[in-house]
Amino acid sequence: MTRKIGVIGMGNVGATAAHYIVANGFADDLVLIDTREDKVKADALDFEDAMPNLPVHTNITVNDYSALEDADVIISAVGNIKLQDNPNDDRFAELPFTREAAKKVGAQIKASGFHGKMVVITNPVDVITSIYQQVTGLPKNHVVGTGTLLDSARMKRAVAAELNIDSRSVVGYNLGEHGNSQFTAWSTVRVLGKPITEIAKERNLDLDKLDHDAKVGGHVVFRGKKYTNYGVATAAVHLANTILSGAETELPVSNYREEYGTYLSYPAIVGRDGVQEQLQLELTEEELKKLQVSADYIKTKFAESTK
Ligand code: 2OP
Repeated sequence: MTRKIGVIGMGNVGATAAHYIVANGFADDLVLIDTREDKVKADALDFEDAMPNLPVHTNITVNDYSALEDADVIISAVGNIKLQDNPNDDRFAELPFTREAAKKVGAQIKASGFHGKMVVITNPVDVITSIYQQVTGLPKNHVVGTGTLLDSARMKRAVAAELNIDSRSVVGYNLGEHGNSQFTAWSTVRVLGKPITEIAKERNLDLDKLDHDAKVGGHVVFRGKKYTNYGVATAAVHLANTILSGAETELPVSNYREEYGTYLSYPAIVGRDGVQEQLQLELTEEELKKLQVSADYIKTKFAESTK
């Protein structure tokens, strides 16, 4: 069975994700789409120039939506660099541009007959994931956003740095909007099986400082004018591989939660059928309040944008 992935939006993030896919042979067929014809053709040629020095080969197609009909996964990395540079790293600053782009791209995806799963990076990712789902008509559980999969990774990096351990030894979740209203649900965070709240007491850790250190990642991407983002590209490809391989994995992804009436990041079991099961965490009262605030923020900002 061949593995086919589409990457739409070949800016810094999309090109990083595509390179990661080609270099690791994660797809047999890769469809690259961007409005800038010269750019995406150059990317494809560059990837093909890399292949003689890679142990794997990938068939690359450029700017052909019909080639997406039998794709397994489409990654949306459409974005607008200029709008990312805003005073408080507000992901919603891109919405006027990305809302219209998602409607156009979503309509072309629908017209292609695509019936696979979508992984959305495009910000504000919770709202854009919702727009893609509405425009394509794909089942809600077949359209997911990277959401706080990236923020949870940043939390793990900050905790690991504080405790001088490998970041993969940290489990736990950031929840809610992939943006300024997200938060670390410290009640879910464990290090080598021990609740971080116990470790914090024993070692007098400042969890608020750790929360701040975690968020630095996003600021570096925005403030540092990097505008390429290995963190989110890796998260998106990890999601695509989880779907392609069917390795049913518990991940904090942006998925539609009925009880909040919006897409937001909350752990779910992701596998070949997209979001296969939605989990229920035992959150503290304070965490539940923060999650409601974040859900309300997403819905309010979305409603404002449609006025
Ligand atoms: C990030 O948090 C840009 O939303 C992306 O890095």
